[in-house]
Amino acid sequence: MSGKQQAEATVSNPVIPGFHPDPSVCRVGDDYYLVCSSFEYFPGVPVFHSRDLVHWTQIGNVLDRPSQLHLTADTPSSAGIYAPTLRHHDGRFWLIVTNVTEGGGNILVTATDAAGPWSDPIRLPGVPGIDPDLAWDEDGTCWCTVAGVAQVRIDPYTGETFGPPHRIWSGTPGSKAPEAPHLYRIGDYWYLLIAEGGTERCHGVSIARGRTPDGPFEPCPANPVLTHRGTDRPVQNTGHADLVQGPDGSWWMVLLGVRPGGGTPGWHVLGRETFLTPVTWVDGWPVVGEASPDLPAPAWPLVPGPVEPGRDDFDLSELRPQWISLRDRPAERCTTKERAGWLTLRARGGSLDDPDVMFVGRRQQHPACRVRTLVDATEGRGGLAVRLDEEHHYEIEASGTEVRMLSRVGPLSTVVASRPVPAGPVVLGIRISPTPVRGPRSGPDTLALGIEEPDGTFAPLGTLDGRYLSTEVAGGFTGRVIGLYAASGTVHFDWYDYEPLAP
Ligand code: 6LW
Repeated sequence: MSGKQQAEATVSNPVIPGFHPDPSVCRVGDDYYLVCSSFEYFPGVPVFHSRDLVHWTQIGNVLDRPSQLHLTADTPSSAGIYAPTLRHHDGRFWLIVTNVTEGGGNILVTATDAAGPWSDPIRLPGVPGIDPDLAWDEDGTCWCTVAGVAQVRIDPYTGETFGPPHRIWSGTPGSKAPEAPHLYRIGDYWYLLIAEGGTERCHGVSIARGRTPDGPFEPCPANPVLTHRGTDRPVQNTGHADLVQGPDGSWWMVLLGVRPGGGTPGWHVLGRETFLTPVTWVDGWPVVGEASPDLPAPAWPLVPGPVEPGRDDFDLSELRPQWISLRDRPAERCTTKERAGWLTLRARGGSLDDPDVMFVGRRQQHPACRVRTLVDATEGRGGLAVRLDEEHHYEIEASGTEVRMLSRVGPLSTVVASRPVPAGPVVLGIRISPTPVRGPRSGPDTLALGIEEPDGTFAPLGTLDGRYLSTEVAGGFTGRVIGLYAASGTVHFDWYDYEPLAP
């Protein structure tokens, strides 16, 4: 590659597409590890591995046992697990995270391998608040910093805190929600990186520095060091960042951002995604590049990791780590062991309106995609759904010799259409296509839900505007999850196939 081509080369951003917010990253030698929030889904806290900061492969989930994460129907959507921090210290990984649900609070788990197993949680009753961070100073003292921004010294082995948390910074005067703190020793300073402005369009990243880990901190005169507020950039809501060094010693930031589609005000449908952007240092302050969809390629060789197949034939005894279910996953209700090569779901709760519905899905990661499944609903009723929360979902479901398309938008539930099908397994499908923007009221995308005819053609029962399954309509912190569910009886799925399409 010539020097000019090298300079122009780009890689695609988000580096982890789909609902993967609040990224926290750490480097261990040549390897990088990254974690995200998971809210009401189980298992919680997806863990990714990379060798180049650009290609990420999910290697597990941190909270994958009920002894680590116990969510119930009392955990509302967009509650549960918020904003982990991942660090490597003293030969092991440390992860601190908040369960915002009643009785939860901040917990800390450790592992020698980021793929797991992770320990049972150490509770931190003396650490109130969300977005906990961990940093160790030269003496081995562990500093825990939370949104607000407040700080307390802790013993990470026991969860003991030393004194009450005290305020160390409030961010930029007048700016709301100083949160997502991360504290680093870089050169001669301790840097305190935060998000502020709220996680919506005003989101931004600011930084302060001090000589000691507990301050006093001097704010960067150029704050916010990153924000896309008030711009027409394609990536918006940029914030909640973490810093990391590339293999060549250059500095990078992982952060969350969204890709709004449609007209006004713009609807984002994939949730908050993980982006990467370069950082340089000038006069001891970070200068952060734009979180662009075309990221200038890093200077080091790219090392693509294994790519997770879009198709799952349910031939393994356990579901791959990408599969997330709602709140829990009882083995007797969700198993690939009952009928070889099939996923069997046994209903609990009557529909996707119910917080305890048996639903298991994967994140929608591409603006255009096609999802299909072969379902056997001779002993029950269930199918394929696109879910944002209990009040926002579209589904195509089979029961016996009937297929129905359903929608729930806020308080309104509709049977959009139904049609008879021959007895036996049927292929259900969903096609999602971005909408060309024709005016201010254009939606972000359309969702066609239907069945596949025996000759392979897709026969939609209906097509709906995707804005109703966007964060701007539904609210909350998550994004679309597309998956399989049982609404009554027992429903079997032979395969699930997710294919990205050209937009
Ligand atoms: C998280 C906060 C935030 O705790 O959103 O964008 C909250 N930032 O830091 C939930 O993801």
